[in-house]
Amino acid sequence: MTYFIVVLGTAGSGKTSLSSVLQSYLLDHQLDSIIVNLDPAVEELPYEPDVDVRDYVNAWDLMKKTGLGPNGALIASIDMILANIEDLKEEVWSYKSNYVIIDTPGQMELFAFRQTGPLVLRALIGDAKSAGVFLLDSTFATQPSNLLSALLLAASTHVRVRIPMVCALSKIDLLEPGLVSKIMNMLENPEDLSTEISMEKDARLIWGQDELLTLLEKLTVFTTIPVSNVSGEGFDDLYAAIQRILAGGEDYYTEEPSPAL
Ligand SMILES: Nc1nc2c(ncn2[C@@H]2O[C@H](COP(=O)(O)OP(=O)(O)OP(=O)(O)O)[C@@H](O)[C@H]2O)c(=O)[nH]1
Ligand SMILES: [Mg+2]
Repeated sequence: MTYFIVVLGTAGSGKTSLSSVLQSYLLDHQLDSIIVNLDPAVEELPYEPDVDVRDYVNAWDLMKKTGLGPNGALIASIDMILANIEDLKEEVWSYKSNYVIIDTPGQMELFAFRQTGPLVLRALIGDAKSAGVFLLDSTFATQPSNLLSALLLAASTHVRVRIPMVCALSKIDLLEPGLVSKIMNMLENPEDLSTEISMEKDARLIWGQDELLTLLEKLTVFTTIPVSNVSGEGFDDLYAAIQRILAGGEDYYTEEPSPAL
């Protein structure tokens, strides 16, 4: 059985780092996994990609050859990935790995919010089970209205890629433990989050207080797991949340051995 884990999030939120730590975590638990680098513009990676989209298309070369700017080159690159999708898919599936971690491009709006990015994902995943991990950068999430906009982004990403998702609150090693608890509390209690937002300066939004609360109740449906890609904290919980999605309900773990869990 092959399961796909698609790592998504805004630029610099920690996708590449999380992909790397998650693969080490899976391998440490004797769970066979590969990483696919889907970012045609990345220069250095902290992991050795098993499948690297830069073997098919390189955004920097494209910039030099075509004179396109960085965004244009990334858009063209993703379109070129789609043109090479059969080969890429064959390479990914040839590993017959239990888990395929997909590290997506940094400029998320050019990937998730255009037509081709979700098509690339859909073609790669086929009928396999998949889970998305959407990163919320905790250094950004300390301000309540930032947390609201991050949740809106998570929801709109879900609308684009249409796979069940869990959120990972990344970089918690950079925050005081009290702040991490505060963010988690706001995520678990939409009422507290809406109160905090309304207490901010320039708090006026297009929604009234009741509407905001209704919106927040809808947006906080995703399970959020606090993690650090530096210390490895939170990965037991993240893995469990991913498994809950992949197992599709009651069964917590799949049939793969997980001795330490
Ligand atoms: N302290 C700390 N730094 C982190 C963590 N995760 C990522 N970083 C740092 O944040 C920066 C961005 O991390 P990446 O993993 O490259 O993030 P990304 O989302 O893949 O970035 P792009 O693909 O460029 O959008 C790097 O300097 C990482 O070292 C974390 O959990 N804790
Ligand atoms: Mg990256």
